[in-house]
Amino acid sequence: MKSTPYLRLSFILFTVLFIFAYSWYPLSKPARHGCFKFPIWCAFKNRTVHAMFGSILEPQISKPKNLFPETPLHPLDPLTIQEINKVRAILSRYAPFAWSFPAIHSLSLDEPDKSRVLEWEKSGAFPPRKASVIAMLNGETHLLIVHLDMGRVMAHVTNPGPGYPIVSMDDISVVLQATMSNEEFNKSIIARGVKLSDVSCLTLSPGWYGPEEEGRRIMKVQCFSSQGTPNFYMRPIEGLTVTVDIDKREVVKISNTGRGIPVPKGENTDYRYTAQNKPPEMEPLNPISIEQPSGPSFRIENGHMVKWANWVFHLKADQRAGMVISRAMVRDSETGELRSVMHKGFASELFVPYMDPDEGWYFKSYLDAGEFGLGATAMALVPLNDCPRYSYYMDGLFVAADGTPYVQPNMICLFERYAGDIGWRHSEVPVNGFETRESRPKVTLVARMAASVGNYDYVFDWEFQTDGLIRIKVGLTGMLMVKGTPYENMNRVLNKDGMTGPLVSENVIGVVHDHYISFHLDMDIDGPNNSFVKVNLVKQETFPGQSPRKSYLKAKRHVAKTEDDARIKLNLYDPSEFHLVNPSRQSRLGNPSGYKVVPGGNAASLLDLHDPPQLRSAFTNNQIWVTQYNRTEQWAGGLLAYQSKGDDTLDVWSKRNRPIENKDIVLWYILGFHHIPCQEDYPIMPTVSASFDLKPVNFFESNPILGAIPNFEKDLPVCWPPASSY
Ligand SMILES: *[C@@H]1O[C@H](CO)[C@@H](O)[C@H](O)[C@H]1NC(C)=O
Ligand SMILES: *[C@@H]1O[C@H](CO)[C@@H](O)[C@H](O)[C@H]1NC(C)=O
Ligand SMILES: *[C@@H]1O[C@H](CO)[C@@H](O)[C@H](O)[C@H]1NC(C)=O
Ligand SMILES: *[C@@H]1O[C@H](CO)[C@@H](O)[C@H](O)[C@H]1NC(C)=O
Ligand SMILES: [Cu+2]
Repeated sequence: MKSTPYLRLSFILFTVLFIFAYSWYPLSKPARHGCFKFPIWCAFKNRTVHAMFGSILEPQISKPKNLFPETPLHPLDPLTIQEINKVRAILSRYAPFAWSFPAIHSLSLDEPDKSRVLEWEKSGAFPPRKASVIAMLNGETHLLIVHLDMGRVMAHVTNPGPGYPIVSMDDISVVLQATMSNEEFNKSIIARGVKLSDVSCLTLSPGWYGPEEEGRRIMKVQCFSSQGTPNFYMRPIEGLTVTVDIDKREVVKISNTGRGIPVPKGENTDYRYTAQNKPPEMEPLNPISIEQPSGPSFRIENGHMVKWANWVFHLKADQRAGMVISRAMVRDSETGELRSVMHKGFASELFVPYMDPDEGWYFKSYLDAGEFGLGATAMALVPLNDCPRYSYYMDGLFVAADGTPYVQPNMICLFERYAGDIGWRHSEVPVNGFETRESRPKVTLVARMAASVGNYDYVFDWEFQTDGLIRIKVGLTGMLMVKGTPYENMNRVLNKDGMTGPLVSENVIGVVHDHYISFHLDMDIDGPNNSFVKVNLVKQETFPGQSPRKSYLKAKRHVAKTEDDARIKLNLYDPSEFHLVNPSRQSRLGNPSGYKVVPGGNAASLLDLHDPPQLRSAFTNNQIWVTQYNRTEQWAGGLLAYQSKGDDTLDVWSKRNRPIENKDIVLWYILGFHHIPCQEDYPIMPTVSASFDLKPVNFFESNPILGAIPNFEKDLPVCWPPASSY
């Protein structure tokens, strides 16, 4: 958190932008209820205890002291501090960088091939450690593979494509400095009646819109007034866009089209607890949390291996993807065998196109993972509010532009969830002379991260269930990206059709936009070789006289042969299930072992296929894709997504139309949202979420949680505040 001394400006780095101005706003709030600190009575049916909350809830899940081991303990563990420093040392001795150390835009583990990881699981042979580096020097992009054990660069490619790597913090500071030291910008701000000391700016990626901006890295800067509010996002200085050449460190264009548009008011935009001066119009809720009198049931081994109930998986933070789940395995409910489900799963790209063709808005079509990084923008989670009591917090270990490691603290949390839901149940009406009620509680395990990509917050949840289901959920919250307008009331707007979104406050338009998150899901159901099967429900018509029925539905299986067969557009009137199966592993009954991807709420992109943003994010052309595994095909919008033209997307790869039957294949699921803002989204949005599931189909021989244990009153504590004195 820095602010440049020469102008007291809040330097907000947007990603849809990074932020580094939070330090001004105290994060600590007074506790509303002090009672957690006080002694509390807790009773079990079999005994009574009097204790501090903290001590009855022992053992607390705490991080091991040796948080960052010097050497990796699992082949997929992120690079250690020592390894990052070693890569930096190797690069500084490397001849092409002898004169000048390049800017590091990405430095992370070059994961070993799947076969090496499987071999390590069997024999303990640890594969060599390699780092994958994306660096820039004099406007040129360098992709390097550094072999840590051999201590040298083993592969080096320069300028492999038209796009550029993720921007660095240094790029952002350069761009802000260039903007702030520009006289025309200075005058434009003052002409809007905003004091320079109240200006907060966002550094926006420009997308790609043809030759004018090609061949150089550029960034667009737009500014806001933070006078009287930390929520400057609601106070745009509309229609003022500064275009900066990042590598030349100079302003190349200033567009100032919003002169007549007032800066919206700051009143009632502050969202901090300390700033609320009026209680909400509702009965207050009593404090609430779940108790785990014996502590949580999961454990973390060697820093990254999570073990819980019947699940085992590797969890790590990643600067670009945010959170990565690897080697997810579930225990067979009959034999106890640990069976492979997924080799690797992560959010591969996040596309956010705004629906406004204006000069100051057309370019807003962000690829947040590839332009800014979902891990880089994931700040520390807020205990008890972002994640419940008993969460385990995991840090990220990332790399700065100078190649040095830094810690992104508490960016992932892991916790057990009991939301009062039912795992399975049945009750029997006693008409058959038999009465019974059986029910099991549903307890799940959640790995969570929240990326604050500028104004927006994306909450990513991976939820594991004991019945083998994995639910992947994304929640959207944070602030709208809004547009200034002269209008204060819809009744005054003469041309309502000309508006690109509804009024959400006086002088504030919430511009319509979409969000698309593409998930890379390298499923390995009982091994790497899997097939993709569409199970299509088709209407059958009866012939006259056959049945009183005229029609019924039949499930027809179609095994996809090539990538063409596996481009799926969801359609309620052509319903299908989408299975990934291992044809060489069958159940007792001869059904192939499988998992299906179960879509939930979703949205499809309606942009023209040749619109530049749609070309760059062509992974949104379908909702489900299956590709042949290729280790270089990880990032659905391309490895070098910044100012990319769409020549390295999932759509391009899929068009190779490779065979996918009984092969190592990757499932891609695109989770979309259309967002037409409304007044409730102002000044901060209540969370909206959507999810999809990976669910076993004929993977287990029968219901894997038949043996689940019910909750009994005697096992659970009952706590209440002491009657008097507090
Ligand atoms: C911006 O304007 C202010 C007030 O006119 C002036 O003091 C300052 O030096 C200017 N800064 C730049 C970089 O032009
Ligand atoms: C997967 O299939 C390939 C051929 O496509 C074969 O070479 C390989 O041995 C198979 N792997 C396993 C684990 O069955
Ligand atoms: C793997 O991906 C790279 C990059 O997309 C591509 O150049 C290569 O041809 C692919 N290999 C196969 C076998 O598809
Ligand atoms: C009471 O129940 C708790 C929770 O089931 C258990 O841990 C404890 O051992 C029991 N205490 C006695 C004295 O039976
Ligand atoms: Cu939105």
